[in-house]
Amino acid sequence: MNQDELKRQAAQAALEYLPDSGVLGIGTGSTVNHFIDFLADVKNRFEGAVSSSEASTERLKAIGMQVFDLNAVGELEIYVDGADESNHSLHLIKGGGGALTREKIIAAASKKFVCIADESKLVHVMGKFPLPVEVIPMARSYVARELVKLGGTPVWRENFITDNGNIILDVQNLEIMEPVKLETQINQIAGVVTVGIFGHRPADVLILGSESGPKTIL
Ligand code: ABF
Repeated sequence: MNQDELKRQAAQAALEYLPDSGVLGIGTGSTVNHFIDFLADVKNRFEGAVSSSEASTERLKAIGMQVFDLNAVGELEIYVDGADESNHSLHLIKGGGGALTREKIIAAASKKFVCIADESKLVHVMGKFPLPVEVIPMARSYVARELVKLGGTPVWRENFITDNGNIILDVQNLEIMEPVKLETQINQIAGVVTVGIFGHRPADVLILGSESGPKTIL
């Protein structure tokens, strides 16, 4: 099976975690796109969804699901989203798609975060995937200097503006042995909006597509 087929396998397996009704939290990326496609067959059970990106919003509307502002709904029962890397404690690196800020907000507002990915995303130590950091544009150079002090090599994701009007620095050459500590350190840098480490709020369930079928890590 190719990577996309493994992503689709994980997305399909996530359907079993859906509540009977209510509003769903929906992330961003190609794995989530498969999940949204599967949602089409069960969408009438739900009032609608809260979306982490304009891209997912459009895809949800295309299958006929109503999309709500997070401020219009209370705590969400479930959030389904992908990831760029996960360690065995379900700490995640997210943001390759540039939606990390809204993803982190909705994950925080959800009771259960179900992460879906292909098995290549599971690593022992995160950091091989460049760590996305969303930054206020005026602070780009200052934040880059501070990230160098933390041992990273920040690269400006040029020609990319987030849905929130900010820029992204992708930090290379990190070996993230203590995800929660590094998340806190980077969060403290003035000008940082969001760091793509989901450590304080990890996934609750990780579903990995694999050649031998979906694997679930809790
Ligand atoms: C999204 O899922 C992003 O945070 C992350 O970059 C992406 C993974 O992309 P894909 O599912 O396309 O591999 O939530």
